Amino acid sequence: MREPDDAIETVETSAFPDQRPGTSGLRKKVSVFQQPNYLENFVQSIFDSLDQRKGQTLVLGGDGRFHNLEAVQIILKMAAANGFARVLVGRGGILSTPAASCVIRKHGACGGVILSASHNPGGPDGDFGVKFNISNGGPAPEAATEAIYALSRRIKHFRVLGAGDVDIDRLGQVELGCMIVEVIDPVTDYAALMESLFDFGRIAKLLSSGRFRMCFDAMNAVTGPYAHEILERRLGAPIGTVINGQPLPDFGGRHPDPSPANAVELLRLMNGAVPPDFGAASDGDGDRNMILGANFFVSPGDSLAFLAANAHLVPGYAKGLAGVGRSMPTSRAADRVAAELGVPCYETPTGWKFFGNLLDDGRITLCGEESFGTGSDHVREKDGLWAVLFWLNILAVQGQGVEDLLTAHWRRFGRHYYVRHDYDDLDDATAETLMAVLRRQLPNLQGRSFGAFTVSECDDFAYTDPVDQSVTEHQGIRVVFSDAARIVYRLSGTGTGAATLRLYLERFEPDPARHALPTTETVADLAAVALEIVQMEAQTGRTCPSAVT
Ligand code: VG1
Ligand code: CO
Repeated sequence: MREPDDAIETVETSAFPDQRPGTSGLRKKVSVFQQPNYLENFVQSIFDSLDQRKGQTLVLGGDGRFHNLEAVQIILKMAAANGFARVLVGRGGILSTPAASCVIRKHGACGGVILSASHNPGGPDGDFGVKFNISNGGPAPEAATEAIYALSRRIKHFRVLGAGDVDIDRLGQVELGCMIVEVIDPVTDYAALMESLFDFGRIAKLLSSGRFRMCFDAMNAVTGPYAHEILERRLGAPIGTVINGQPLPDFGGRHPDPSPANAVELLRLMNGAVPPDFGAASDGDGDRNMILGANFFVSPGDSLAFLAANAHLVPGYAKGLAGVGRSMPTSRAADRVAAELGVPCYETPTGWKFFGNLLDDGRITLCGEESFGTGSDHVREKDGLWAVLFWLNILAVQGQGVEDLLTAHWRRFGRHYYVRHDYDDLDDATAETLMAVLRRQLPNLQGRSFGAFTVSECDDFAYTDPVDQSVTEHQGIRVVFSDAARIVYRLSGTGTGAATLRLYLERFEPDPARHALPTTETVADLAAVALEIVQMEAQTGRTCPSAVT
């Protein structure tokens, strides 16, 4: 039913001071988002930041976490009151982050609102989040998020249509005021894109051969419906290949973070007596991936390097790579592959928004982060299931197991032992002081030795985007010990509580005879140096990390 224009309400509001987006959108506790006008203020600020919204299409969906449905209804009514012509919303309010990126690009939308706090826990006591993606399908760049933040600081009104809720469980079009709401299947466009990139025939043969078993853990998050459709229905993997495939508002009480610490059920299976050949998991919003072989963990930095080295085997990438991108703290394994391929390797700050320009400008084809994120120019987000299909395509062509292929990769390029240590729950002041003290120390660190390690370079990472020349500073402190080792210190920008200090440790080993050592052992002395440099115990009272990935 068409609502008259006078159903548009202009509601008075006052600004919240804390709506600056972090590494990936605005993330807060659910209870913060449930405050009257909190979501509305931020969404109106997003809309006000757009030059053009009249007559435009917007994409909307989320990872199905607690508060997703309420937020979808509010945003639909706000979009209708703000002049959008059409909103494409995933059925049931569901869209994975990479699928949203795909839909924005395919349907020429001016942008999309993705409701997710990604790998953060969900439920009434968990986290909620709002991300805004621009017309290229990628996360809004820093200039845009800063503009949204500035608007949120001086907001006085928001606009919303006085109307009933829209039925978003049925596919098709509904009028909402002067706007059309089109409820789309969340999987269709994405699955078609995957079919255009990978050799589905060959993967299907592998999955139905009876000689290859895999397990995909959707962690009761958004990838469930995508994985059921693509892996089981289109590729013919046996039913049951996908576990925890039902998206739940609280992710079944688990942390939807695909790391060995959180994907417990999958790890048990993959390290069991008769493990499947291939295991994978994804996160809350479907953009991360963890790759496992039988009794074998693939470090995300290695995964990026491996995909780059083998991309020529995959139809969508057979024509070669323009270049590779990795976030600064990510291991330098990809750099070696890029050098061998004779293509550039870009080093960006943490967060997918920094890859957007490089992808749009055709400078890179593949990119990734140490935090279980890999992607390419097919969308403008990292993409969990895409990475799984990429691996499956290579496995199908090579006819070897994950461990054999990766150890062969190390023999060719050398191995980058890599681990991330997180120090959670630090109070903000302690964490900021630690970083400030370290920053001040930088001029004196150069040339200093710590045991066997001598600092060859150290800096506070700053990035100049080669496409638009924008500069982003203070993106983490790098302490480099030649090619052989590196430590990076950085504060997390996705938490909703106390601060998290991330310590990234990397050690290069060229000798194949030393490629089968346990990572913990290999980086132990480097970890000790990392603590010594920042006087961790004196500054924080901590002697060991809260999480190791
Ligand atoms: C973390 C990761 C970063 C990733 C970001 C968003 O950020 O380290 O690599 O891009 O999460 O991923 P931070 O600032 O906490 O280190 V997602 O899948 O949670 O949107
Ligand atoms: Co995510």
